[in-house]
Amino acid sequence: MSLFKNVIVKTPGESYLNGLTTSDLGTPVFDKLLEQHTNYIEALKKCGVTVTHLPASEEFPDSTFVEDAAVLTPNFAVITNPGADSRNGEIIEIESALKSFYNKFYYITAPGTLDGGDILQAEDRFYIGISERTNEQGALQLKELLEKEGFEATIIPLKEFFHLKTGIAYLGDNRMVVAGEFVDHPAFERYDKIVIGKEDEYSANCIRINDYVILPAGYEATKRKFNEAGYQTIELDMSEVQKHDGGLSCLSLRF
Ligand code: CIR
Repeated sequence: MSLFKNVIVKTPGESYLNGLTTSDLGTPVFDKLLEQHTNYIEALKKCGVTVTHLPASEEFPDSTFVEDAAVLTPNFAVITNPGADSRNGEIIEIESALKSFYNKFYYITAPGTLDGGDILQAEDRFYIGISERTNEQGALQLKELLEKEGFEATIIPLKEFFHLKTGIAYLGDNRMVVAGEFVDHPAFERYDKIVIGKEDEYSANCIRINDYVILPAGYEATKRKFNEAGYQTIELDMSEVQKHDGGLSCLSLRF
């Protein structure tokens, strides 16, 4: 797994409380959310990355979920076309933040839509989920440009998960964390799998950053599996993020 040097994060605004959600976990508590976001940033710093920290934007309630606005590789950035109307304008600020790091950009364009949460990279291979947010045209646009750039790309229509990365993470070392519909999915047969049980499904959205795997707090079985596989772990309370369908990966762009 290549080392990450940089991350981009964005403070949630108070409008977060009016953001999109499908969960029935209740209304987020804003102060607690801010504290969880601060702890997230501290954990990233512990992993040795430089953090670019964008201020809150009240006009975009879901904009703390920066992962959805771009897909990044070492040599180029892809600005997405987020599938939710209320989120589409988030790409403007993310593109401008990425201009400090990249000079080669691609764009997903209408009628294609694509959310970064549907994209998983494992070495030189990408998996692209088709979801409520990412449509077939968006997936095909990304596949074509990735192949042109020398990557492999596989499209995975989702059955149940919200985003592809809601149920899967790549840890490096040919090791994939899988839950739900991905446990027996033929596309992931080539990997050593860490299988997450139904009751622990939320912990499948974890992130490997350099020497650590960050996972949500409260999933002892998952933590044990990661430690037994040789990874150092950091646990973070994610309750207020989960209430709006977000997870650890959604809160940062890592590159
Ligand atoms: C949304 O519905 O767009 C946000 N409330 C959650 C986005 C989560 N992002 C992600 O999984 N990459």
